[in-house]
Amino acid sequence: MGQRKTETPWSMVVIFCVLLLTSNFLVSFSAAKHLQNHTMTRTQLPNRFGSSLVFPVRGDIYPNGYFYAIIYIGNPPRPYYLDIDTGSNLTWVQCAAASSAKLLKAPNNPYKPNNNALFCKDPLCAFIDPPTNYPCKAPNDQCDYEVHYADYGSSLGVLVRDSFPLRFTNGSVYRPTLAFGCGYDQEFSGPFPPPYVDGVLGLGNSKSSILSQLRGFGLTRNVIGHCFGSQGRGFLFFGDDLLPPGLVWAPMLYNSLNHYMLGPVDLLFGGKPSVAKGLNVVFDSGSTYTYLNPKAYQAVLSMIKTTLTGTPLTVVEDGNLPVCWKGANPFGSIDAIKNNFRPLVLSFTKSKNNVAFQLAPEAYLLVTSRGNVCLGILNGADAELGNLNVIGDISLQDKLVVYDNERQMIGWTPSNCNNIPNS
Ligand SMILES: *[C@@H]1O[C@H](CO)[C@@H](O)[C@H](O)[C@H]1NC(C)=O
Ligand SMILES: *[C@@H]1O[C@H](CO)[C@@H](O)[C@H](O)[C@H]1NC(C)=O
Ligand SMILES: CC(=O)N[C@H]1CO[C@H](CO)[C@@H](O)[C@@H]1O
Repeated sequence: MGQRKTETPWSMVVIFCVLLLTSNFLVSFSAAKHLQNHTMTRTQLPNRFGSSLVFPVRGDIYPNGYFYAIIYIGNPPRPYYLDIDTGSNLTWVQCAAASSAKLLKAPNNPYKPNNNALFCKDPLCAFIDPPTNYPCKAPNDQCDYEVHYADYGSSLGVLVRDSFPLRFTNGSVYRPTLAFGCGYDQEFSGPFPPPYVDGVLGLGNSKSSILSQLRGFGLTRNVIGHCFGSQGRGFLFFGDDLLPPGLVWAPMLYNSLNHYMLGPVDLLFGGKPSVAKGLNVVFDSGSTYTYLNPKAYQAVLSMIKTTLTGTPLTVVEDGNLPVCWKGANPFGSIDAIKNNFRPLVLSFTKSKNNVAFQLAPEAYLLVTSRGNVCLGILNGADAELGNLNVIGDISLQDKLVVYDNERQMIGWTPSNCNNIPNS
């Protein structure tokens, strides 16, 4: 398998659909009707949200290039492996909606809809962005969506509702009915094979997201935590009662595309300042690699090259990534070579207490099947990202990263991702 260049809709996410009713009151009211097998009434909604949800995570940077969560949907529940994407909003699964459905190869059977499509007059349909230009022609039209990712993948389909069996960390089990996309036309034209998953778990902060729907029911707070272990395992949680001590926090920046953006940061390499200063960075778990704007990229590359003079490493064409080095003998793992590289640090210049995001060499390098070591930081210009700086999976590994949409803060702490924190 190859790697995705990136999977995020800062390029044109075009999602069509629309609606009439946009009041929050109507939304939560209508949402409450869909909470089945659950007798909580509005007056019983807790002020303090009780509990969290934890999902197992699998994946790697190389050779697969993605991390996925295993989520169950329907009755009887069936598993779906969903690509964890904090860079997009919509959760969708491949869907056997028609015999003509265009599905990609996937690990599990496609979802089978059962006349459970949302009408376009459904308030939730209005939150599938952008809520303009595509008026609901007839109130009983279905709620269509179309999403395009930066890695040349796309999904087209219809929003449906079904139950999600969920066991909370306090032991309670609920089957809330949530809206998600039933994707019956997936295309992928990137240079690498598409991720081998059943769909995408869109964790951007939108009212249409699965997490916002759970929040609307009063079941969890709008807080996401992910931990991607470099050993191929990890976990994802929703809610705020599993936050370990020691998290370092930085405020989210407002940005028009509503990505999880932080900054400004200065890049330090081996403790030395670089010309890359005042950058804003997007945390995007849907991107395999980290991307820097051309100027910052060139600065980092030349500082790495300088530290490699006098080492046995020489530049080599590897075919996997643009910048690779070989040693006298092939490297078996990153441990064999990481001491030749220096840590990279994102230093938050406006923070009062020296907040920093550390990238050890293993957070920006990988060893390929040919035994070469390659740079997992890419030039954003080559991916048509313009000046955007994207922190992708390679640099998010072996950290617990928390996106607190309630407080608009992002936090992180080193972790091997083997142990789910206790409440
Ligand atoms: C457990 O957590 C759920 C979800 O947050 C909450 O609705 C429920 O009241 C909690 N149960 C107990 C016994 O606290
Ligand atoms: C996510 O949804 C929000 C709110 O609906 C919207 O402003 C934003 O553009 C969306 N972000 C992405 C990456 O699609
Ligand atoms: C009380 C109630 O709503 N029970 C429902 C729980 O969910 C099952 C399966 O979705 C329904 O068959 C029950 O009627």
